[in-house]
Amino acid sequence: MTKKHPVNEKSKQEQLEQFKTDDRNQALTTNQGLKLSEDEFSLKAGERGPTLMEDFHFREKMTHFDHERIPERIVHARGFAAHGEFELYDSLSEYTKAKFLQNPSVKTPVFVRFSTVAGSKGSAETVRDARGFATKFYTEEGNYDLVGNNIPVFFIQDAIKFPDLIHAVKPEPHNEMPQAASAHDTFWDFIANNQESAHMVMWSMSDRAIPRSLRMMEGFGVHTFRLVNAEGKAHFVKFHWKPVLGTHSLVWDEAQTISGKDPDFHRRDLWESIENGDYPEYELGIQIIDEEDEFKFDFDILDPTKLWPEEDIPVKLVGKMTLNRNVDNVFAETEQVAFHPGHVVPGIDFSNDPLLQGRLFSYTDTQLIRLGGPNFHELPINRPVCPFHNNQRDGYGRQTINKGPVSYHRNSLAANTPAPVPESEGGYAHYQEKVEGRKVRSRSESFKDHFSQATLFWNSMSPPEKEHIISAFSFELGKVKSKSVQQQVVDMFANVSTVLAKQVAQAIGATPPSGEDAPVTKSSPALSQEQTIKKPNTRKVAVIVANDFSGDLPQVLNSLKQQGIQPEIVSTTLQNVKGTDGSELEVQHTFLTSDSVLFDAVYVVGSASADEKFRKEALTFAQEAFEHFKPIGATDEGVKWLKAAGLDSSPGVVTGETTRFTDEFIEAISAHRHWNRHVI
Ligand code: HDE
Repeated sequence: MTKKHPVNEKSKQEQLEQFKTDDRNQALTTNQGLKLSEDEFSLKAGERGPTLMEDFHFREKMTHFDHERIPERIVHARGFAAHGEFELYDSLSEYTKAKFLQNPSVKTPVFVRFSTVAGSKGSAETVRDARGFATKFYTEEGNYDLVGNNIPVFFIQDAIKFPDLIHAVKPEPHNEMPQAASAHDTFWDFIANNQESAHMVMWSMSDRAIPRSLRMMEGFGVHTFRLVNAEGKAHFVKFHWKPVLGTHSLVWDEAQTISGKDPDFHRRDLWESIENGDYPEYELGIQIIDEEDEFKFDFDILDPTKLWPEEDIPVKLVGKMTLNRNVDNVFAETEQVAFHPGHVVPGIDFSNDPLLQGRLFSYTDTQLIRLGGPNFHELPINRPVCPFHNNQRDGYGRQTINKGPVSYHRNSLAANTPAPVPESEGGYAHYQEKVEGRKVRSRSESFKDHFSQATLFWNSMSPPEKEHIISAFSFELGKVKSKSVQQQVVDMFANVSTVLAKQVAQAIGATPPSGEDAPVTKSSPALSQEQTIKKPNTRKVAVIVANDFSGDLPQVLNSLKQQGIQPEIVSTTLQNVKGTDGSELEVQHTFLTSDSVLFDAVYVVGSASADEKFRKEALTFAQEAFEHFKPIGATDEGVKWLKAAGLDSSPGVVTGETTRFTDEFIEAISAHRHWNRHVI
């Protein structure tokens, strides 16, 4: 007998509702439900006497508190998440039988957790690092997890090296420094001695590793997976997330300042955008390679240090994910969510990428220690929206109350249920790939080219992007103490580009390589952020205003808002500022609580009656924005101030003297940064 697998009528949101509690207006009780008459004084033998062991309330409260923390994730500890939904554009039945990829009218609930990799749970968010981009799709066939990063390749080719990589990048064990940073000896020693990392290092030294926002970065499944259709035909696939707002980055100096000014910069941005109704959106893209074409490329498609150039294998956009709901409780949801690349549904399968194969082991294993036992799938955030039944029992924190005496297969007492379901009825069957080989510990010859794609990446960068990469290497290696490691890295990256290696060598006092780069034969424009989508909406502008501002200002602010731009008023105090025509503006930030680096653009208005201190503060904002290549606008008194400081008439600086001020300022904001500005 085969049992149906009915879809739970409850949506993920409804399912989560059952577990939510609102403690407001409730009586205070113990965890056993006993109402309490007092909660501020422990039970003592006399007012000045010792506390009594019989104080069960004190003991329960303190014991719970003592156990409030769980081990942080060994990697990706610092993360932030949101709920949303995924909608498909057209059926993908040609490639896969996965139910959530068949019908465009189906909305699949998702939960997405973004993270940095190296830092501890409380570390700053704008550090130079890859970002995790993990998506849990709650499908009617079970949970599917796409556990990716914002960089399409990885440092190593085999999972067995992951502990070494992570030990090398984490703070050094003798002094636990530096936190959340790769700029130290052990990381670069690992890189120089594991040259398969060259390609990913190029990405981590690029602007990709300092995203402006979690809403403005790409996501990649990294590995090659398989899609399998209802006829059993398989295709190789790579997954992409493309942000609708485009891919944008910070500049390094700015990123470092933000780490101090607002270590929560990325989560705050995500949280506020969702609260404002500016829902982050990402399109899902797939690249497909026919199984017959597996060996047609100059790289091995199983090698996770290689990408599939988009110009050769186009990315087909197949759906859109919208993040539209913040979590109610970060611990219960974001911290307890358990992702696993092995959480798949029928129609999605693995390849033999040796990195992926190892991940298939690691993720369950790590949850056992982190979430305290094998029942983490019962936590509300991890529960599938469809029912689940099997003969697994007991263990720490078991919540399900399984009825009846039978907990084994095969049985007759429960008519041999729960029973497996044939593939035709939705039972998962692994793709029957033919494999044969000797048991070996070795790397395939086809995995041994470590530099061609690293060079492809370099050759695809725009001049400012190349400059940023050179500065990033110079910064990171400049922090390395070992001369030998510095030299090894310079020698290694001479294989990518001698132009790069020579400039880095110059910056860090190492011996430059000899020779010249070969002429460029190939580049991949899709790798550069220069061509990305540029939009003004959701950009934050610091509007620096003093009392007696001109009456036109509210009009300008309205025009900005109509484009989805978010002007926020910065002034000396939080008192409302008044215009010459009697209008008033609410002030959101003071010079003390805010900083230029926390905005996408600065708009200096000032006023004729503003004092010298105000003028200086305004110019500090403008000067910093200028050095970070950000758009700057000025009207009224602000124009005079910028002129006097020599900050006018540069690319991306728009002053009220032009009749089209508002339009031009919006254009400048859309451009994100103005690299052609001369900054010393
Ligand atoms: Fe992970 N990785 N990883 N990883 N990974 C974890 O699982 C691991 C790799 C990624 O928001 C851990 O639950 C191994 C590649 C993300 O909860 C752990 C290898 C990619 C997250 C683990 C890799 C990732 C993790 C730690 C080499 C991009 C955060 C906590 C074979 C495709 C998920 C946890 C979240 C988390 C192991 C390499 C992405 C230890 C062994 C490549 C986004 O299981």
